[in-house]
Formats: sequence, structure tokens, C-alpha cells
Amino acid sequence: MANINVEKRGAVLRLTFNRPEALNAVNQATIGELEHAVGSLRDDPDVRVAILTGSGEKAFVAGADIRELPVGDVLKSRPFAERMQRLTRDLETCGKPVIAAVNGYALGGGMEIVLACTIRLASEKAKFGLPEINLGIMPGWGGTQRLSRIVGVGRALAWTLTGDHISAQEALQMGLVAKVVPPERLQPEADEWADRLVKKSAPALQCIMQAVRASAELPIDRGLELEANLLSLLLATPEAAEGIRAFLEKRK
Ligand code: CO8
Repeated sequence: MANINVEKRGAVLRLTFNRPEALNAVNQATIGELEHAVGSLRDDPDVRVAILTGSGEKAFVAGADIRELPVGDVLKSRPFAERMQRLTRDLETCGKPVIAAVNGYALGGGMEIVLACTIRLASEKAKFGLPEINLGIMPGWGGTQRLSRIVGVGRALAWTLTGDHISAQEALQMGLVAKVVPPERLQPEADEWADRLVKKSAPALQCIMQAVRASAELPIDRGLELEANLLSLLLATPEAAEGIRAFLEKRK
């Protein structure tokens, strides 16, 4: 692919946004490539975990390519937003953990892609933000819906209304990222997380992601019902039989 580098290392798929001359801004061609990559991630049984990152020193993704925004064209803008909402939702619900390794700017659409990932890791140089307000528009790839679910409505309003950048340390404090590491440690750290997740039961990962994500939307009784249903399904899997046997036999 021209705009996204795709590498497979064992069961780990690494997708690297690769338009460093435009700080990896997502243009139409990149969107098509990302749709294809997310389809492979969902459908390829040999892939268990994905890592998303950006090439170059400066950016993960600095947003939608501003040069291609459909200004003044309502007939194009809504389908464009809907296409990217579908894509970020597909990424979020593909059933496999997706690790965002945020190496620099994750702004606008770039931040919205990060929000749809399962685990977010950041370099000390990462900067997050939804600066669409400064262009006279608003997030349209799920940012208003996901940021508030992750960090709360108050913080989401503060960042979307000002468009201010959020440092890696602030992101850590508000629970937007799981860990911040020095820049040179970011890719090894993402690989280590991926290697640990690859060894877990794939059905258990999938059920846990589904249940935890549903907690943001379901009333508690429905959520508990879902949890009990998924757990009883998992107890019937060969992965559970092996995991429990291994513990009892004191195997690692
Ligand atoms: N789109 C296109 N090109 C970009 C983008 C972008 N989002 N961001 C940076 N670039 C380009 C610059 O134009 C520049 O290109 P050139 O060298 O040809 O002039 C190159 O990347 C380097 O950028 P800068 O010179 O600006 O680098 P700085 O270090 O000075 O600044 C910043 C870095 C702060 C990241 C700055 O580039 C910036 O503010 N970028 C824009 C960030 C932004 O506003 N992102 C949000 C975009 S809108 C969006 O994502 C909306 C999603 C929903 C749309 C729904 C539509 C229906």
C-alpha cells in the first residue's frame, strides 16, 4: 500500500501511516487502504492483534487531509463523515485488540482513530487534540462520542471546545492512554503488549472487549446479564479447558 505500511510479524499486524510529508494526514487514498487493512484484521484468522502507528518523528496522524475536506458540499460531507464513522467503528469492533502506539501528533481524525483503538500507548512526545473547532467545524469520525466515554463529558467539552493540545502526561492522568514511554521505547513497548496479548485466549479477549465496551451503554442489569452469558460461553471453549488444566497442573 502507498500510504499505509503493512507488516506481519507472526500473529501481529502492524499498520504504519506513512505520509510523513503531510504529517500522515489521512487522504482519500489512505482511507481506502485503511478499510482494506481493517477488513484483513477482522477476517484473517492468523492475525490476533494489531498495532497502529505513524512514520516519521513528528506525527501519528495530524488529522483528515485538510486539503481534501468537502467544504461547501453537503452532499459529500455527510457520506464522508459516515464512511469514517463506519471505519472507526469497524476498527473498534473487529474482535481483536488494536494497540495505538502514538509517536507524535494525534489530532482531529488522527485522535479519532486513536480513540477507536483498544489500548493506547504514547511516547513522551505525543500530542493529542480535537482542533476542528479552530477550522470552524467539529469532529466527525466519532470524536464527540468516544472522548466523553473515555475521559468524561466535562473534559471532552473542554478539549473539543478549545481545540487545545493535550500532552502525553495529561493524557495519562485522564486515562486517555495506558502508558507513556520515552520515544525510543514506544515501538518495543507496543510489541511487548502485542506479544502478551497474542498468548491469551482469543475468544476470551473478544468477550472481555465486548463486555467492557457495552458497560458504557447498557443499564447495569443488562450488562451483568451479558457478562454472565459471555462467561458461560467461554467456559465451554477449549481455550478455557486448557487454561484451567494448565493452572491445576502448575504449567506456565
Ligand atoms: N492535512 C493536510 N496537511 C497537513 C495536515 C492536515 N491535517 N497537518 C499538517 N499538514 C501538512 C502541512 O500543511 C505541512 O505541509 P507543507 O510542508 O506542504 O506546508 C506539513 O504537513 C507540515 O506541517 P506544519 O508545517 O504545519 O508543521 P508544524 O510542526 O509547524 O505544525 C501541526 C504541526 C501543529 C500538527 C500543524 O501541522 C497543524 O495544526 N495541522 C493541522 C491539524 C488539524 O487541524 N487537524 C484536524 C484536521 S480536520 C479533521 O481531522 C476533521 C475530521 C472530521 C472531518 C469530517 C468531514 C466531513
